[in-house]
Amino acid sequence: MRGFIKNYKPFAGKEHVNILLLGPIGTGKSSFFNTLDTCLSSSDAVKRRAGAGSETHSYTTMFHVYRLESEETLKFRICDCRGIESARSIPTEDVLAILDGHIKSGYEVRTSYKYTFPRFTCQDDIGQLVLLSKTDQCVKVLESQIHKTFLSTDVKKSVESFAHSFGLPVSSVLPMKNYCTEVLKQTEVDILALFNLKQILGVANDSLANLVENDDDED
Ligand SMILES: Nc1nc2c(ncn2[C@@H]2O[C@H](COP(=O)(O)OP(=O)(O)OP(=O)(O)O)[C@@H](O)[C@H]2O)c(=O)[nH]1
Ligand SMILES: [Mg+2]
Repeated sequence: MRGFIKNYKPFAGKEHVNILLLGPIGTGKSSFFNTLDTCLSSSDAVKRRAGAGSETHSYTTMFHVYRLESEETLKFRICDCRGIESARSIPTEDVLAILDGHIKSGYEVRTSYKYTFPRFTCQDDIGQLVLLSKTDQCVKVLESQIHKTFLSTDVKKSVESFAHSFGLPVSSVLPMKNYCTEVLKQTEVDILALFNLKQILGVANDSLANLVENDDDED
């Protein structure tokens, strides 16, 4: 999977794709970036470039675009946002500007409106996936055996329930466990993170293919 990710090329010769992490406060967006950064690095230590906070207080206040390095810069960027408070969302025009690469690190992303997560993406043909983080907190056996993620009936039920509430197919909900208290890499955490990143990059390329097709149809 590392090979796939390192060799990943965005569809239609695009330079890179932007992956935007959106979601409520404290759900693990910054930790997800740190987990990817860790599993793609050659060091054994867990990386913490993005500050991660608590579950109740907003930690990330500034928008940040992260590039990941392997032997060379990888062909995707992770865009980390401030968390969304209940009943609020990030304006659709900001989301679209971020995905188009027009918003740079340091921007203070506004939050307003009611939470309308799935809607803008359906309209604009932008792929979306749900990362179901903290599976280790919700399912006892996963505290110490994260490799059992896909064997757990509790995980399966949660995936089905989230898919239903977001109006997405079950395959779009990805169980995840981020690095949090660990100081050293663990193979099974890395495998789950790489697997999820592979799904994300696949969806990004599907979306690019649709966008290119739509552009061609308009010409
Ligand atoms: N056990 C466990 N804890 C996690 C996981 N992901 C994140 N955490 C913890 O949850 C807390 C919040 O994580 P963050 O990564 O700061 O969450 P965030 O979504 O970036 O939060 P905001 O920036 O405030 O919106 C931290 O204490 C993390 O260590 C996970 O998969 N498992
Ligand atoms: Mg954060």
